[in-house]
Amino acid sequence: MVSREFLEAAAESVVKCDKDQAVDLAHQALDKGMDPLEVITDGFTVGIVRVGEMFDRGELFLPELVLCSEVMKAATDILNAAVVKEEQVKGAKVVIGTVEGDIHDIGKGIVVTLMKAHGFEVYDLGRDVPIMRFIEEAERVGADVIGSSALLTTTMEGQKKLEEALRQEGLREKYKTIVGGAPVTERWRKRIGADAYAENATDAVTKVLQLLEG
Ligand code: B12
Repeated sequence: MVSREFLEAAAESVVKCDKDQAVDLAHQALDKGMDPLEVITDGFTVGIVRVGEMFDRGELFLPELVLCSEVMKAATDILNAAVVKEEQVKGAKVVIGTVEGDIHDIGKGIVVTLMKAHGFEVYDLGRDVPIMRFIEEAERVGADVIGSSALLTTTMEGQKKLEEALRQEGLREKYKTIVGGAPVTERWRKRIGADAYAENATDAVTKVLQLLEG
């Protein structure tokens, strides 16, 4: 268990846009043998969510949001790289990306890290990914699962388009689909006909394993 003080310091380093402190805390966490995922989830992520709320309330503006997200990314890059890889899971090939028009990729990056840590073979298409790219890549690598991330209410529409495109191409039954991102819900999943929704990276791994079993 990581101490509350440490997690709070991690969160505050993002809120204060203090890159040196965030990077220092990420290194300290690793040096002291803390669980990198706990530090990301209960520390730095809490900070970036606070930043989002401040942006929402008009207490800070886009340039600050950009800077704070860079601080968040610098810290999570260090911690993501240290997440331990487990045994290869048979046949778990996942194509994942953030949908077109959307450049948010911090959360998707954490999902990718944890999936890789569980031995999944992950093909990360990055961000602002055209819908057909997901399908082309899934076909190319023989994927089992296609995962899409959307952080804007407007770009969630891309997840719906992906379902429609898979149906149009006659490929819907060939792949399992999983959706995620802050505004995405179980209700949205049902509405668009995706196979699974996951709230966070740990849940994403669990849901993919369930999809592969089912
Ligand atoms: C950081 C950030 C940015 C950064 C992104 C940097 C980057 N490289 O990602 C920057 C500054 C670039 C940015 C830009 C913008 N942003 Co912004 N941003 C955020 C912020 C503060 C945090 C997002 C984040 O990283 N969260 C932390 C991660 C860990 O959480 P997460 O992304 O939700 O991911 C977790 C789960 O959702 C899930 N998950 C995520 N992806 C997937 C995928 C799969 C397959 C699965 C299973 C699970 C899963 O697992 C993750 C790990 O637990 C949010 C606020 C918020 N609370 O979400 C606003 C927010 C998303 N942004 C917002 C806005 C409006 C914008 C801009 C339009 C601002 C502008 N005026 O230009 C632009 C959009 C640019 C674009 N076209 O995409 C709004 C969206 C409002 C809405 N209703 O649509 C928010 C909600 C802020 C707000 N409250 O107003 N943003």
